[in-house]
Amino acid sequence: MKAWWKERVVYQIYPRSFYDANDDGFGDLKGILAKLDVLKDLGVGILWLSPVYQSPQKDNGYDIADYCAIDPLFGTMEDMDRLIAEADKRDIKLVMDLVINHTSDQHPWFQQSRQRIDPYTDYYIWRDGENGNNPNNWTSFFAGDAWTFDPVRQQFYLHLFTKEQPDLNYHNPAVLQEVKNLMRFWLDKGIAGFRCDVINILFKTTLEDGKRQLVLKGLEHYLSQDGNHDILKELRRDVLDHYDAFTVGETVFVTPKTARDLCDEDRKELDMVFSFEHMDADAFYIKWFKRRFRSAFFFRTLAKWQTELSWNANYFENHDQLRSVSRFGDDTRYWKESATMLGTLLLSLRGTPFLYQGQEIGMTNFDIVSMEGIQDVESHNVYRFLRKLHLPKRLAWRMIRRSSRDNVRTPMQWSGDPHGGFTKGTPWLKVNDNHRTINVATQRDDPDSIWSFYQRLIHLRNNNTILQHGDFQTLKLTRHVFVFQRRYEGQSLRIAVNISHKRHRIPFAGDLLLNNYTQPRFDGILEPYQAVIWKG
Ligand code: TEU
Repeated sequence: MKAWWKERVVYQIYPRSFYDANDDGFGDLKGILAKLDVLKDLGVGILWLSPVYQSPQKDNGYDIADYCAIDPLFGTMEDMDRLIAEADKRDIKLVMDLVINHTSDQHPWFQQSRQRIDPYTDYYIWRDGENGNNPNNWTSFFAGDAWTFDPVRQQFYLHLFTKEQPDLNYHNPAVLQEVKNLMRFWLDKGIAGFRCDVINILFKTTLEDGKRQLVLKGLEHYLSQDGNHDILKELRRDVLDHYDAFTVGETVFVTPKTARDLCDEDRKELDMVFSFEHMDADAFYIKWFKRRFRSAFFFRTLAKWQTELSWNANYFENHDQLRSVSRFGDDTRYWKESATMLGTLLLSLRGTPFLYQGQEIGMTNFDIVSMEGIQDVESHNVYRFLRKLHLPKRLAWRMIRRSSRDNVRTPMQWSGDPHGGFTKGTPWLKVNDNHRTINVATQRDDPDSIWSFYQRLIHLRNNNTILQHGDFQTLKLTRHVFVFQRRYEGQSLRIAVNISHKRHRIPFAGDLLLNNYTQPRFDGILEPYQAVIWKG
């Protein structure tokens, strides 16, 4: 099937860090509007906006207090309508974040639920504890207990994320009706689909104790349950199938098998899912103690998912992960080469490519120096947890520095001006000092920059049916080199990348369509972090 969402490149916007049009220090919808032409010029065809709904912003909008209102921090519903219309004029589709595992504790549903006001009494997961203890041993994704006692209702409620994000109760059919209504509200406004937050943990089959394990106790009772499949099928049948909409699920702990169960064409649940396995390429033993990049694992995992799924949602970065050039590349000596190599790899795999803002200029991890500079709620929760375990401050900080989501949330670097041209006010999170050299303005003027390379790369993908629809075969895979082929209707392209500081010789050659070095013909030598595409 040739769907539009297979032929376009997605660009994720983290609105609070994108561009601040009213100088209050936070990015906003008018800011996105102001930059639409730059995005069009880059060539992206779909924008995914992280949440802009009304929210107390405990988890930067992933805690929603009103699904059908825009948070004043980002602007008004009028701004949103204008953004949808202006994007449409430029043939850019807008995708919103659908966060329905939980709401904010400030949502009127929760406020009424805690007072046992019907019909909201059972909208959330409430239980008595025994002798003042939690109803079960489950733990939260953000470290610590998954239950909090509510003094108003005199019961505990479940929250798999922060305590300000109570989980909805999908044993109550009224909750799913609410979800359908809010999805229709946005689809009727003309948005093109949803990125579905933690969409495979909605349904809690039982509330029994979880297996004994260090982190995430309880997972086996709510991960990709049958009840969850039923919910997704129902949303597809009753809502999505009535629009030309697409969905990408953020699906935690998926394997190729469980991913296929969620997004195979005949299952009619999601169109594609984000898997996480390749993100483990630099998580060694306990994630934060030692960060070592295992490039062979990275390539092998990508190749495995390419082969096992008919369609992937490909990404190397998002608002929860680290910057890919710092993580999988070399953000100093081979900064430009490794950023463009990663871009080439990402956009030539089979599947829909997702870019995260700033990736197109090679933005790097943050340069924040202490806990005081960190905003991310997850980092603060984990830090508290580590300190409770008596980890010395210095070690705890080292772990946070290496894992904090703020690494990737520093404001977009538009120019070499103060605060990277992101705001004239005080930015909510410090702009990386390297904005003086790494920024959009400089790179758009330079045909040899990462931004200009991405522009050529996206242009190539937008106009090439082999890259869009071709199948995938690995031709060579070593620790440092990955060569693969894409074939479509009797034609084929070959792609080779080198993910190391060393030169490598491979038994291939051809006239180049794209190259992040300068030679027009490929003679089999891959320079450090070189990436090439040729017909063959
Ligand atoms: O993330 C879910 C998720 O998998 C995260 O807990 C992830 O493991 C962690 O952030 C890695 O550091 C989604 C959103 O993308 C995230 O921003 C939200 O905080 C979370 O759900 C709760 O809505």
